[in-house]
Amino acid sequence: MAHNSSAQPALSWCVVGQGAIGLLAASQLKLAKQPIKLWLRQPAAIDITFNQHALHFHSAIAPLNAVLVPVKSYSVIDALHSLLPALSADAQLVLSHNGMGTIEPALQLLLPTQGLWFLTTTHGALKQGNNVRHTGQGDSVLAPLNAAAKVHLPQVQQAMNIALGPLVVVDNIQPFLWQKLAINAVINPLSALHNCRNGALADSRYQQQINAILLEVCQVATACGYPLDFAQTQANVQRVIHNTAQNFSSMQQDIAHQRRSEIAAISGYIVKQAAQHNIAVPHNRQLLQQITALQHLNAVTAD
Ligand code: KPL
Repeated sequence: MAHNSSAQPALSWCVVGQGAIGLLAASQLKLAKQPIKLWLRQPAAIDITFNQHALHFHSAIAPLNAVLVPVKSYSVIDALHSLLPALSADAQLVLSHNGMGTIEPALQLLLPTQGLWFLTTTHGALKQGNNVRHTGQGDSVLAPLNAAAKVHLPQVQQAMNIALGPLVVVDNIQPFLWQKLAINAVINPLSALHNCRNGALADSRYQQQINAILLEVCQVATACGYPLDFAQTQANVQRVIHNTAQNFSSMQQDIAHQRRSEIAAISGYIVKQAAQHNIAVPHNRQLLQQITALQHLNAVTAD
């Protein structure tokens, strides 16, 4: 079917929540003079400082036709439930988080006319109070996840390029999500367990465990139809450890601040997929158990 993209209404973006990556994206859009609002639990105006710029954001009101959802994996479905009544029938939603397992349930919640996207990014941002800093220059991979998304490709690509570019658009996000999952399966739980910066994981005493974790991830990814080369994955992990040496991973910060972590969507996803393919993953299972136990301990201690 021929499609006239100029007949489509302009997308007016809003970002869900006040997380660091979301505020980074919102700030870049605002500095580029794009219409951008925030979707917050309590409607309120927000003032932040972004890299020395004082920025003011209004809260979004329905109907919403373009939404970036950069919330933690375990909040995606709740966030979508809260957004659903406010979405226009042709709304475009972009998910962006660590881990896997949210795409299928998200697609089931939307109308066939509402577009779903995934954006995976290596940008780093840090939020301290109302101050947001772009701590790591990165890039992003964006993919449409249904037919209703593909119709809006130029508009979504343009906005996400401003927000979290440079980016490439791909047809299938899965291979990229598996590559990112392998990185997060190593760095996130190990840095949280050892309460260290990412760079500390370059120490030779961790290499045997890192290799064992990665061997399992590569086997599971391959069984799922997304072959991951072990040597290349190992090199990717070492590159990220090196490039983010001074950073604390998101899971280290979550555990250190007694917050829920994304372990279920990272090691938990690997363990689940492994079970479906009868693959033993003792190293990933152990990390899942150790981080889950720490979370429970935190929850009990916080009571
Ligand atoms: O994605 C990350 C995270 O902290 O969640 C890495 C790549 C490990 C960077 O810290």
